[in-house]
Amino acid sequence: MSDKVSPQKHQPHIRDLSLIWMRKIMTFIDLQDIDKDGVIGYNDLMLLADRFGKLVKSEKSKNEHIEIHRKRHKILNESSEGPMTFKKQILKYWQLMDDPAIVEQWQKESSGFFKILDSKGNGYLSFDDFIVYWRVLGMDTRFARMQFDYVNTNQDGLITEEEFVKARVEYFTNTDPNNQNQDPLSIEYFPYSFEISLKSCFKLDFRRSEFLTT
Ligand SMILES: [Ca+2]
Ligand SMILES: [Ca+2]
Repeated sequence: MSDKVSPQKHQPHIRDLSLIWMRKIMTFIDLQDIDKDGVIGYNDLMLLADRFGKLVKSEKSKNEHIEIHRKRHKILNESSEGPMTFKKQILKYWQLMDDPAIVEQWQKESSGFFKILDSKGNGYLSFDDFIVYWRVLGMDTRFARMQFDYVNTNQDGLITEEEFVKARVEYFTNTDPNNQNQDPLSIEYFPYSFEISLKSCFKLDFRRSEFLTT
């Protein structure tokens, strides 16, 4: 992350991207692409805003949450020419992580998610709070504990806002290729455990895998 002016980041090619990072982002896109047209679009984000909105108590927080998703849409589509595609969206995420303002926005939206999940409003997520996030996103909750334990870095049984925000932003920004050497079953390693947990959602079809070999 220290090399902010890597030319590869300015004109990236899919084959140059960190493989572990790409797997994370592909998983993420597939998960949030509710209508399964290959990209996270406006409709998907509004559907997600609606799902998360059901957890919100006040109308004000509900509107704030819709705004988070509108901003997400704006960021994903800014300065993009032609229709968005799965490949373009992956490249977009790759470029976005080099923009400190975007990373700050990811921190802000992660705080927004945290506040929605914090059912008691006490600044902590219990495991029961955390699993709601998984249910809303339709993930296989059998693996939620692995991720909870990873995010809960001080192992005190509760996730703070700081822990949650850090882990969520790390998911988008950690490109460390050494991570590929980690045991995929290791609960120490968040992206892999996340990916395993999403295996049922991660249906990489031929159309999508095609471009990865070129
Ligand atoms: Ca979609
Ligand atoms: Ca903790």
